[in-house]
Amino acid sequence: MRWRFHTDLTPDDITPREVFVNRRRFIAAGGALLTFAGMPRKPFAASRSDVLKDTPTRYEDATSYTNFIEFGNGKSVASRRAGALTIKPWHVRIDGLVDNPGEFSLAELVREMPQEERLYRFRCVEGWAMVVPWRGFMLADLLKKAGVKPEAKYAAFETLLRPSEMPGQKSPLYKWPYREGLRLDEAMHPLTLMATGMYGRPLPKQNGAPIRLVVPWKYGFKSIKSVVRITLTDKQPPTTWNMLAPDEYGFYANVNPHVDHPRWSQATERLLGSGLFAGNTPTRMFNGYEKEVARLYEGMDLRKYF
Ligand SMILES: Nc1nc2c(c(=O)[nH]1)N[C@H]1C(S)=C(S)[C@@H](COP(=O)(O)O)O[C@H]1N2
Ligand SMILES: [Mo]
Repeated sequence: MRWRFHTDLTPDDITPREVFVNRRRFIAAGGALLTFAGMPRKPFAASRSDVLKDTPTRYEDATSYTNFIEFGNGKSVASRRAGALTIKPWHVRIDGLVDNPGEFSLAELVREMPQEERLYRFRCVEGWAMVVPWRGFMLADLLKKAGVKPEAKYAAFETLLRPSEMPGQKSPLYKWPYREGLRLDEAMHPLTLMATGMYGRPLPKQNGAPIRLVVPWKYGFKSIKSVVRITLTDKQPPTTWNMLAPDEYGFYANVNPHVDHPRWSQATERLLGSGLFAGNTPTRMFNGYEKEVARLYEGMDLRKYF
């Protein structure tokens, strides 16, 4: 199957870091109406929060308020503890139903895969959201290089297992390593990124250095950090949050304002760092990527496959 790449991102969105920095200053000065070059200007009536949804979150916020249970629970834990993680050397193993299984060094991946900058909205299942300029490559390109066999139907991902440097991995609550999975068409979708950087810099350790998955239309827990293994399989793989609480966290985990979490509403979200004025803003179907991904789920009951 071939996907036409149609998205609201244009090459103009590939914005150098100096521009983010300037934009941040501009916003701090109250100039929140600034939008990306090449993007349609928001109608005058757009609320401040709508505008912020397309403005990069402050680097300081995106790197200090994180979820990374390998380092413990609590949003600031990883930014304090992740410095201890050894990320050189780093290899990603690709195995299972592929023609060319093997290990790729991070350096090889960065050198050989076409790197791009992508500005994506990011929505955690807990209700907070941010906007991040990632750098990375399409997972599809890596999978094509590995040669996906026709029997493969899913891609499974694993995070590094290293309890000596990741103290959260001593917790018996979870089955380590952290695992995630995508259906093959989701994995091959051009929006699905393997990120190696953000804000024009290498990925900070607390955000999943040196390489993580980013699937912008799904809840953040699908975007597995510090990936060491990708396995192509013919069966839906077990995934960390789904194994822990299957009634609360589905395998698909598509952002959906109409399907609430059993313990809270998903109708609205709160932008990181947007402060009191932005308040809660409406959640968008597929996190605003409906045009790009809705066809993947045609005919599926999204309440059942949440
Ligand atoms: N290995 C691993 N990956 C993970 C997590 C985690 O705890 N461990 N947390 C997930 C959750 S719940 C979210 S919201 C995002 C957070 O990414 P960020 O900290 O870069 O914002 O990472 C996801 N990937
Ligand atoms: Mo999350």
